[in-house]
Amino acid sequence: MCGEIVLYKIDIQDVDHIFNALSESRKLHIMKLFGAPFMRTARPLFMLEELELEYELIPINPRVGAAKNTKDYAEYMSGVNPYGKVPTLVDDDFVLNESAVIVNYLCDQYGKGNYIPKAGSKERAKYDALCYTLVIEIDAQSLYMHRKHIGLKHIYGEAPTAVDAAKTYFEKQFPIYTKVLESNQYMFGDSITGLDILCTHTFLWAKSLGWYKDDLSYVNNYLGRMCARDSFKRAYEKHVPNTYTSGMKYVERYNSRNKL
Ligand SMILES: N[C@@H](CCC(=O)N[C@@H](CS)C(=O)NCC(=O)O)C(=O)O
Repeated sequence: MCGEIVLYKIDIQDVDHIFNALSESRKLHIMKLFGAPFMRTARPLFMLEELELEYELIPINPRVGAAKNTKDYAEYMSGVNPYGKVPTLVDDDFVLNESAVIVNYLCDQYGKGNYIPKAGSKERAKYDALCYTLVIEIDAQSLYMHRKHIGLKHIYGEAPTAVDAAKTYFEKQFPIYTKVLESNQYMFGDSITGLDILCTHTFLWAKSLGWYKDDLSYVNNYLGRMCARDSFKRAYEKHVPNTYTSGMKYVERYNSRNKL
């Protein structure tokens, strides 16, 4: 998860093979997901598994200095993600950045009419509003402030006042954002959507920082339901074991609460 400072080493040889692999997969039309699975890459990873799509995960971690010095990393920045960030999805010749946009693209293209409201509808506008609130207010303005100015303070500088303010901001926004879960199984409507995939990653991140307390039991129950999905297990168990383990705690708690 993005909040983790650990933990993932990229084999430089993997990097060296990135572009060969890319041209191979284009021939076969297998989607490529670039990124480190404990980062926001987990979002599209979970979505790809939920939709049971074929894909290849190309490990790339922009935080590993050695990887940054390779020619292929330079090519990654010039040809795949000019910001040098992850994740990026390559679907044939279509290159797409931004984890939330990738998730929604996968729903639109491969969700067979499920997982996301129809583009252009009022319902879709409401859905988009929730996605924007998540990525701007809950992620960028809150959780990422912590990541930037604590985990990555050597790059972005220390800013304790900003981090404290971000936490206070989060504590105000988060209960409002998640209130729907008091009475609903999912964040939008009666069935799972791409938004739930995004929320699972983001809420686990918040929980790992201890930013919301157990009194929001409906959020924990929600995570219990989401983490119990086979697609979550396939996406996280192998690639993000720490997050998987913490996800499983919610499943246990949810099951015992509901006597399952
Ligand atoms: N809004 C972007 C954020 C991308 C992002 O910041 N990714 C982090 C990993 S979770 C990254 O690549 N960090 C490397 C860096 O900041 O140089 C998204 O959701 O895809």
